[in-house]
Amino acid sequence: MAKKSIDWNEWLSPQRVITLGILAVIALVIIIVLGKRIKAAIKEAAGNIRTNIDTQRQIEATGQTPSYTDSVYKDFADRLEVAMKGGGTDEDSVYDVMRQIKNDADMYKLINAFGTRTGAWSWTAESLSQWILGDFNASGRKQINNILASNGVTYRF
Ligand SMILES: [Ca+2]
Repeated sequence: MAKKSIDWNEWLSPQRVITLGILAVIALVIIIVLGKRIKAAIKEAAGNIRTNIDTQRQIEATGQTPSYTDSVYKDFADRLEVAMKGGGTDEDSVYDVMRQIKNDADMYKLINAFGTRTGAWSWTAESLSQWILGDFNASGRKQINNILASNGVTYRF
C-alpha cells in the first residue's frame, strides 16, 4: 500500500493560510496580554512585600506592640472587605473598624491581615490602601484619617 503524500500546494490553500494567520495572531495577543498581567501582578506583589517590610521596621523602631491577637485583625480585615465589596460602601462599618486601630502596630497588622484581595469588578488583587482609595472620596478618607489621628496613629490613607 503506497503512502499518500501530502500535496502542499493543495493543503496550503489561501483560505487555510488566512485561518492559520488569524489563529496565530489571536494566540500572540493572548500570550502578550497574559504576560503583561502576570508581570504586573509579580511587580505589585514585590512592591507590597517591600512596603510591609518597611512598615514593620518603622513600627519596631517605635517600640509599639499590637493591641489584639492575630485573629482579631483577620476579623477586622474581613469586615472591611464586606463593607466595601461591590457597589456602594458601608462607611460606618469602615469607620468603626478604624476606631479600634489604636497605634501604628495595629495598622500594620490590619494591612497585613487584609493582604491583597480581589474586588467585585477588579481583575487584580488590591491592598487595603487601594480598596479605600477606590471606595472613598477625599472627604471620606479625611474622616478615616481623622479617626486614626485621634487614636495617635500616624498612618494615613
Ligand atoms: Ca464598594
